Amino acid sequence: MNEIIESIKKSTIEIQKIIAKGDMGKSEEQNSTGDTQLKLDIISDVVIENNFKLLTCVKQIVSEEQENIVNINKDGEYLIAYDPLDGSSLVDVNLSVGSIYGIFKNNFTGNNIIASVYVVFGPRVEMVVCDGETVKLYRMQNEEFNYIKDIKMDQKGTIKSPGSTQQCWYPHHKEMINEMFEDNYNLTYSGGMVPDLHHILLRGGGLFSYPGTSDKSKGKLRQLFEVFPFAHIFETAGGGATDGKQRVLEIETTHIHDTSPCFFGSNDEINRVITKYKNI
Ligand code: FDP
Repeated sequence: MNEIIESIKKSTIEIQKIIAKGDMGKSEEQNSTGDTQLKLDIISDVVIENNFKLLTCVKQIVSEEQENIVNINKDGEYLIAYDPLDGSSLVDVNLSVGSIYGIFKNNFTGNNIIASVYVVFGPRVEMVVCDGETVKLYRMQNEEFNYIKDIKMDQKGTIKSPGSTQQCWYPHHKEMINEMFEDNYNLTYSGGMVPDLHHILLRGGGLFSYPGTSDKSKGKLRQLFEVFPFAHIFETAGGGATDGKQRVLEIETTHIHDTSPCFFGSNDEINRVITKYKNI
């Protein structure tokens, strides 16, 4: 596992340099979910893939930017799913972006995730590592990753980050978000999953939601690359992650690019979601 974390650190240092150079041209290629890939996504993907390919402990990798699983070493122990640069279009407007990694054993399913990592590229570069027992925050300085603290969530937070648009929200979801406004939650939504969830984690609580909507009944966020790693992190930090009906990590995966509705937060807010979605 240590080898994998070291490889992620190496990729992070390389990606940070690429972002700082400021190459933001659009590429002609599209990824499997139809987004137009930006050059930064592609370059970051290549950096990460090349570094993982050096590790004998890795059996397979799969990237959000690629159609298929890549075989590395048939005798390797670990499977890694990653989103090389989530929200990469936000670099154009100088907002934070991030990389997300889920490390699995046996197969790419929620109940087989054993570790998760994400990296935020913002005013600072920070890395959060979850081994299933603790969630640790590191900060990059001079290409070193210094331990800052363990992240633990409170019972209740003060922030809400509601994904998608009101036009596409189902009535019960709209009702829940309106109730949160009435209960004095602050609205915060950058449009980047990594910084938005990082915000909630570091503030100790709140709710990030990306529900099923009238245009995307299964939500937008990808299970392997986005939803499972963050569910693992939120649960380990003492919060929770649900799709409204069940724990996110119990959702069945039928295809590597499956999406699912998801809610991440502290326990009070997750209970609020479960209550609201119970009879839907
Ligand atoms: P993006 O499309 O910019 O890559 O991964 C998808 C994602 O960003 C998340 O980072 C973000 O939380 C979400 O989409 C934002 O979607 P909406 O604009 O539909 O709310």
